[in-house]
Amino acid sequence: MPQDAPAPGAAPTAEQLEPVKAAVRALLHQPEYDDGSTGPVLVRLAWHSAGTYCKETNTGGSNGAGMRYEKEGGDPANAGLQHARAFLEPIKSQFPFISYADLWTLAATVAVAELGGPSVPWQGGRTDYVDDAKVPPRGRLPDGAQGADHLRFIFYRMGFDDQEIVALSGAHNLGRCHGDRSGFEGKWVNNPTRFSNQYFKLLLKFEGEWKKTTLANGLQQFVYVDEDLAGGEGEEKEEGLMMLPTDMSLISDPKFRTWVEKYAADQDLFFRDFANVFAKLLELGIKRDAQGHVVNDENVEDGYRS
Ligand code: DDH
Repeated sequence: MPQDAPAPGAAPTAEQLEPVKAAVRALLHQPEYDDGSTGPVLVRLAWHSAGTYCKETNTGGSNGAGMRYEKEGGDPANAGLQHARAFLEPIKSQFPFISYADLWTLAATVAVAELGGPSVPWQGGRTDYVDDAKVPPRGRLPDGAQGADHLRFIFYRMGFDDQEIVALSGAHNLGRCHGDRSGFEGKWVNNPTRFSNQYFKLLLKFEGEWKKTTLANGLQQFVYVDEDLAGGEGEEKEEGLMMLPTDMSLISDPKFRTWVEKYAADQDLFFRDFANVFAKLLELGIKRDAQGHVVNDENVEDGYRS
């Protein structure tokens, strides 16, 4: 085992992680990709790796990095995340001691911080051991075409409450929808590579002006186009903004709305709550002993069994 690798069963130390984090930071800025940053899709990778968790059956979650395999990776909800995994592959080759499950979740925390967001507490030690009995069935991730009941059904299953659902949804300050991935189109905020509370502000600011549209593929979303910025004939058009039906349910449901209002008014509060809830998301289903070491149901020494 190389000197810089953690002992079996132990999480990488802060010192060992520093070069890994630096490599992730170096990877974020990609002028040719989307809006110039791989950060948003890396955040989504971590979220989808963890957001399959079910507290009743203790299945799913980020441990095991099951999305590497077709059963989970081929879930249509994960379309596009192969790009995020491919971005991280050279880092995995450079630092083989870090598990995929740790790398995916760590990369998201690096991205959030680099893009101006809060520092999310993160603990390592996840293994890439896939326990067949814990592979989640497809269909556990949210469907953007639905509403508040669906959000509660999906997120209560993971053990989150209404406030946490709203805080987590604030990740839509980052990135965009891609027609060839989810079928939805566009970005939520004008600067989708800067983490802020703008998403909550815009939900409220354009309330009443968000227009429901039906895309060519039949999906419905809400759009806002500033006519003043839309440009005349032949001019370059300012891209409009979008919201998913699930995003809009955060302002139509009174309990969710209270939190949208709080987060729109107070970015510090949003950052604090987001950091806590994102950390909680990344820990779902992970059992640790008193030293913080991850305990798998089966005792595997290096945790890698594919
Ligand atoms: Fe999301 N999300 N998300 N999302 N999400 C999409 C993109 C991104 C839903 C649907 C979509 C969270 C919650 C929800 C990010 C982070 C998070 C896309 C577009 C859809 C659709 C994908 C594509 O076409 O490429 C729905 C529905 C929910 C919900 O019901 C609450 C959460 C909790 C997070 C999080 O990180 C905590 C990010 C980042 C993106 C942008 C990805 C990119 O490539 O850019």
